[in-house]
Amino acid sequence: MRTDKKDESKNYRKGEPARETEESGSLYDLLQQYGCGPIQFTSEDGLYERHLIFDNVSSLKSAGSRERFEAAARSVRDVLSQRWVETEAMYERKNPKRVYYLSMEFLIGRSLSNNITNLLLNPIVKQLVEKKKIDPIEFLEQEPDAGLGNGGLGRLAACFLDSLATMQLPAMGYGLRYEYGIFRQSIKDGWQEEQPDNWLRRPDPWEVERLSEAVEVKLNASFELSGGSLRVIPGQPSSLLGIPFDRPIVGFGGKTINTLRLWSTAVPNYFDFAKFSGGDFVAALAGTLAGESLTRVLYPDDSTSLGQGLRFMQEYFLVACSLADLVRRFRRGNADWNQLPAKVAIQMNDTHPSLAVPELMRILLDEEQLEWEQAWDLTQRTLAYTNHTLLPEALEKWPVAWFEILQPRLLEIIYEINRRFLDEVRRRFPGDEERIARVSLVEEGAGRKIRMANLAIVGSHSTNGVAAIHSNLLRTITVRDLAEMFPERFNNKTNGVTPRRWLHLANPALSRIITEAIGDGWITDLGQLRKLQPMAEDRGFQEAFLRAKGEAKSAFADWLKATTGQGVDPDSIFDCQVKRIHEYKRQLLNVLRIIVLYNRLRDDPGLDVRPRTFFFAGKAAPAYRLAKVIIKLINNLAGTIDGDPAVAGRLKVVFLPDYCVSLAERLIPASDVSNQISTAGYEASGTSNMKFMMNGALTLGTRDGATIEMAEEAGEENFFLFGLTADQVVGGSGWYDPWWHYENEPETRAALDRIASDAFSRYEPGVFRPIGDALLKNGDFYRHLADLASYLEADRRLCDLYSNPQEWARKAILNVAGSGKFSSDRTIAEYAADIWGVEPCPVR
Ligand code: 26V
Repeated sequence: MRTDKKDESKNYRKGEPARETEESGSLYDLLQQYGCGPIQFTSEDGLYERHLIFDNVSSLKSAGSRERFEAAARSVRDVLSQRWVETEAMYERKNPKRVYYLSMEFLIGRSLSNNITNLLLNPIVKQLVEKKKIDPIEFLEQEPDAGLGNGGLGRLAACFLDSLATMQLPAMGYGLRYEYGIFRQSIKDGWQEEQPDNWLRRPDPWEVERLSEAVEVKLNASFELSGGSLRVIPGQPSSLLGIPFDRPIVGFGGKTINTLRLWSTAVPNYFDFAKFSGGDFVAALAGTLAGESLTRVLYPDDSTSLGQGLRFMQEYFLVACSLADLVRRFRRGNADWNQLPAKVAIQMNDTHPSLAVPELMRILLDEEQLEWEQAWDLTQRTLAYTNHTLLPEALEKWPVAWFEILQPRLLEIIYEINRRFLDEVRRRFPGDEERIARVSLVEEGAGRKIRMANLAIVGSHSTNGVAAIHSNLLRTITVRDLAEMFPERFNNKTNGVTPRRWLHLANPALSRIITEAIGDGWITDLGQLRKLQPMAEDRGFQEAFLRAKGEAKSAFADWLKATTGQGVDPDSIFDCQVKRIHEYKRQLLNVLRIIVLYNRLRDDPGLDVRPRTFFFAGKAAPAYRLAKVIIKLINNLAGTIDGDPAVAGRLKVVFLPDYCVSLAERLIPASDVSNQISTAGYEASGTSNMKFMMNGALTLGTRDGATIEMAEEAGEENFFLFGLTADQVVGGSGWYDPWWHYENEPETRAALDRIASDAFSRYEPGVFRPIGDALLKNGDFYRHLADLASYLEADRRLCDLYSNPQEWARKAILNVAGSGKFSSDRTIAEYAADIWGVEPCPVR
């Protein structure tokens, strides 16, 4: 029999049709018989080809770049799948305390190259790419950025996941699976235009839909779509389903593979047959469409709480799904509710998931029938809260009326929390009614609101800021009364970024010379970069550093040319400011600096200056008018300078559209100068500042956020700090008059006059009036003019240094050597020890 079968299969391979016979054997044999030809399933390239042919029904020759990307991603996923399953199985077996990171945003960017790197597959992939003559860039570019976040807060969450997995900590991220991430930005006539980011248009190879783990969220209202927008129907209870989509988070070395679980809405069995039978097909589906719209799109505002109802529902949906899921997981391994804080740590990323406070109480009280005192104690000990901003307009407050409509039970619980809390305040501060009004969870007045930050602080055991200065301002100014009541809850956790993505992967040239110099231990222990300190004096290493920087600059210039046709000179100083466009981040201060430099060159064409290229990138919230005018000004300035032969080859301004994680990965390694110039006291931490530092850029910055700690680490003499301090801005006398600077500083005045004269808006006179108004007439709230002169002074010192390449390299190397503290591994180690009490749970 065996021999016959072999013979038969030989025939099939020669092209004879397969016959269904009893001897066909295994499915594998059958596949062979049906003519899979030369594909060997066992080798790595077999894996790739197998996905091409079986998933995409495409041959190696005919496959387009998208198919190649999908096949490559699926092959990588094959490599990690068993490990992924094993990680979860290990957690189930060992039942360690687990961390759940709740965040409305995870700005993960691309995953393929990151997963290849973290799985240590680079050598294999390199061989394959050469053997198959694949252009890696072409198909890597096929992967859309997962842009599920606005900026710093979302990217921080993504860096944290990388560190948690790398450090083998039992952790999970919970977020929403927005079908549309942060909008795509294009520039037309200098203005920002927004396009929807339909990143899931093609199937995403990383996500795994887990229908069997769907959860039901009960609401006291229903939804319908009317005229294209979502309408809430109060008093008509309904349910939504949360469908989890899991994404693997590969720790460096591929040992631990944690999960990022993103929820998507679905409507349970909703189909209105009455309407359908009546012939109204659209109406029959209306409820489904409405319910499923909830997770359709990410809100693109990151600094104003616009109080939109859909956003409020998104936040509740995230909390309700995630808590139901983690409680279910807790119950699988634990019978005793008192064990909850010993087994579960929940971190709330800003107030966005702070409905977790009343929702956890609701579960413990109503579903598990615990007494109030016990439920409250467990809730507080399980939850912790991170604050990311001091801007008053960004602090969330939700109308009481919306709680009444969506989930009145949560409101009852919040009122009871507040009643007990205010009793305590009265006991401790008798007669201090003003204090009561300040700390109450409820803001009184027309349209009562719940103060979400107060709720998060009162309902948790830890509140942290994200840099030393920020944590101090939070404690002493923003929520001073609460910090006075619960001083032990307040702590600082200075942010960090993952060195895997932001140095090892993004900057291969620098990564290589570092590893050659000190070994590769730095990748998971960034403090080891200190070993570079003595090498800062070494001629050979300085030259290697400058070569690596030159390589990264050329790579960026080539990419820019190839993708946009725009040329930049890699021998010029690359000077960058990349971040959301916001008044407090002061892109306008940078613009004023450039106009002053431009004016100097025009006034004295013989001036000997280093050629410079100024890069800007960043998105403006679509409703933030002035931020959009700032983008327009940058673009018009770029155009004017490009058209002016007097400065050709010496000054160039480039606005790079559609800033995203992938663009940052290209630009940051190529930059010489990092601008971190927020008004002191306003940038909570910043994280791009750290990425630039790690990549050997020098910082021109104010004493704000984590930049202060960065300068401490590298030595102030290796930083270019300038401007007012936070004490001078926040605690100063309050007197400030921009007109004084206008009248007494000729360069400041000339720069402002040039904007006002429509020199940058000849065909649209007056478009920049709002900028003149903000900087002069309306008092220059963010004090641009106060800092311009000292900015220019620091800029001059920096440029002088650039003409001494060795000295420049020395300082840049000292910056890299001092950047070890800003690994997110250090940050996560601190969260794990001080807030969560979790320990590694290695997967064998
Ligand atoms: C606020 C809001 C307000 C309501 C509408 C939606 C929305 C979305 C996001 C935010 C928070 C934005 C806050 C944020 O990204 N903060 C940044 O967090 C970084 C990580 O801690 C920190 O480095 C930056 O300094 C800080 O601006």
